Amino acid sequence: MIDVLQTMNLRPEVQPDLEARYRVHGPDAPDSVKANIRGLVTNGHAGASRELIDSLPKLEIIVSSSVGYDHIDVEYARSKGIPVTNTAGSLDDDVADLAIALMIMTARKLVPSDKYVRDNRWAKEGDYPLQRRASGKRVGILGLGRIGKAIARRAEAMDNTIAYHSRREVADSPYTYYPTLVELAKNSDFLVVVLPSSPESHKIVSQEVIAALGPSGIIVNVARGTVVDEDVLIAALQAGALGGAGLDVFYDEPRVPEVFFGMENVVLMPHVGSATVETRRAMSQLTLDNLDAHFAGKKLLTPV
Ligand code: 8YV
Repeated sequence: MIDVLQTMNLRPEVQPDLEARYRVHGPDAPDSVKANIRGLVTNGHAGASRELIDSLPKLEIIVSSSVGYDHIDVEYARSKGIPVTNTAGSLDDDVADLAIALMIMTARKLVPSDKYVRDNRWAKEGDYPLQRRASGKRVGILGLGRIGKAIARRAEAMDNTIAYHSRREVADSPYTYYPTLVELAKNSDFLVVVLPSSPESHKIVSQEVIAALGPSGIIVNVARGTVVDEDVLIAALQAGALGGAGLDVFYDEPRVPEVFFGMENVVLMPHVGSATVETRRAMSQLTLDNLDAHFAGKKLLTPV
């Protein structure tokens, strides 16, 4: 049997299949076991550092149950001839659903509205103040990949106009392309961030971008916290220089700056973009399928 190291369990529907086909070890396996490991099963949180890769001298393949691979040292793995796979395509709809939910929840202040009822203030204090629409607006998408396109389709169905910024213009896209992010922000009511984390995208949503979005603008981030300058975001929200933010991800998650907790114009999610039983099961299955493909000498399904 082939030895694999696993940093996290796959879903219970899939984990038994992994264990039936491979000899599975946990991350604390002794060096004598690590010496024989040929496959690494990980996810977007645990990833695979250079150190971990170096501790597995016979490693042939890294499979990650995540679309993002920012916690995996892909360049280093490549330099050692170790391919990496992700779960591209299996979570687009869930993440897009959440992005739209965050747009609506933030613009309509649905979380404080819910609290208003629960606190029994409606009967005592009267109707809740009017809020802003999430349809018929200008939605700017930062990163028009598969998830970005799924968000665009949903936002279009709500009569929003769609524009985007990415490193290159996307061929055949019906949406308006802005070559700079600041221009996109200037021309958007919502800026939806769905760009992978990389050294180039680090804090790309900067002071200038947030200022361009302006006091009625809303940022939705379903990508990675590192893509947004969080200190600038907080300062802008506090100063009323930005309308609101719907955040599924944070710079140093799961640590979330406490200053957010008292803000009514933010919606805070514990990184749940892909967190449904259906999607996590599909992600687990695709992860195992990639591992199987490698050891069967077949083409990888979703190499990065
Ligand atoms: C999860 C994600 O955090 O796929 C990603 O890149 O951010 C999420 O789906 C995760 O890695 C699930 O294991």
